[in-house]
Amino acid sequence: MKEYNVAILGATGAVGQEFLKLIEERNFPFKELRLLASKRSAGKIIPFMGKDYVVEEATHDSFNGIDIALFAGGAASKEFAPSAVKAGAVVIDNSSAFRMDPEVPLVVPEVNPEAIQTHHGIIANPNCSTIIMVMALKPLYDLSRIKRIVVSTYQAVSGGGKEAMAELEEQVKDLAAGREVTAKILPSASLPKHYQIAFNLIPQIDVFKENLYTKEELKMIDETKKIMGDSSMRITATTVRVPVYRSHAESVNVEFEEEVDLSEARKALSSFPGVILHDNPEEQEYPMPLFTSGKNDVEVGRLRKDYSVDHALNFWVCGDQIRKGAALNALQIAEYMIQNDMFH
Ligand code: 3JN
Repeated sequence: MKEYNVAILGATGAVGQEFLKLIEERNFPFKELRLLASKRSAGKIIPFMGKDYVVEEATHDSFNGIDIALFAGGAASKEFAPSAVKAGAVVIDNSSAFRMDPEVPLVVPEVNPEAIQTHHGIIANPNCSTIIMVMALKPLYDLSRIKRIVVSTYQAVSGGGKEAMAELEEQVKDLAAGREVTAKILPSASLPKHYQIAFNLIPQIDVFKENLYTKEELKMIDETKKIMGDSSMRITATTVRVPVYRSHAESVNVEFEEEVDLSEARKALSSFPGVILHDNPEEQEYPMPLFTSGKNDVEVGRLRKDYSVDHALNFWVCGDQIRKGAALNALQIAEYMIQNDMFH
């Protein structure tokens, strides 16, 4: 089998570390592996598959000879993507920098793999909440066009990175020990105010825009339309941070153009790759973030009719934010390209 030279930009973060786990787990065919990060992390040793890798500081020359550049996300994406493309690499980028660029495909391989073909060097990985939602929407959309979506998210702290995960853990320990709690990261490190996440919910993910939506909410709306190839779908979203480590959950209400039979919907979801229908109310069985964490599949449950309006369903979906919401989806894009001989 052909092997590829792979670079990971942001190798020391939560998504970067998950890339490594998945490369090993999935036997990803790599020849050379270059671990890149900011100056702050350069020099760190990362043991991986029996070898010690030294993290290098990312520079514009870091991508020479690289076939696949996996970008974990953040501000570095915008800075380094052009040099990586110039060096001949295909960039699979986790940040929002290029997602809405009409020249850049925005891809969930189970949903719109055909978009990959149109790439010019950069392929964007959608926002985690978007990926998890569209995994459940696509099999339903194939039964009947979706007119309108109302979604509320319950997002794990992993979406805020390693520091936000550490903050939740620390706050829980502090509270249990009767110590005072400090909040420095959530809802967003760059903002002036921070709130306790332990035993709390924060109805703000990312910054507010002029229309009073947060950036996270607008990402879900815009990205879903682009991935599903339907700009006339009406979507509204409320995104909330919850004290959960690494699986996002979403309550989704979907209004279809035509009547969708519940058993047809169940069949479509069950047979869709990457989705598990976990829905057995009689046995009190439904997806929960505790049990989807560390898993590759997205789980759907609580599927039922919305009797308040014609042709509508409600469901609940859970998925690991760092896996399918980020690193796994990106790696699946690379795997699809390998399988279809798309690297030159
Ligand atoms: O908070 C979450 O649960 C998801 C966070 C995503 C995120 C955080 C900072 C910057 C993104 C993203 O992937 O949309 C970005 C960004 O790239 O804009």
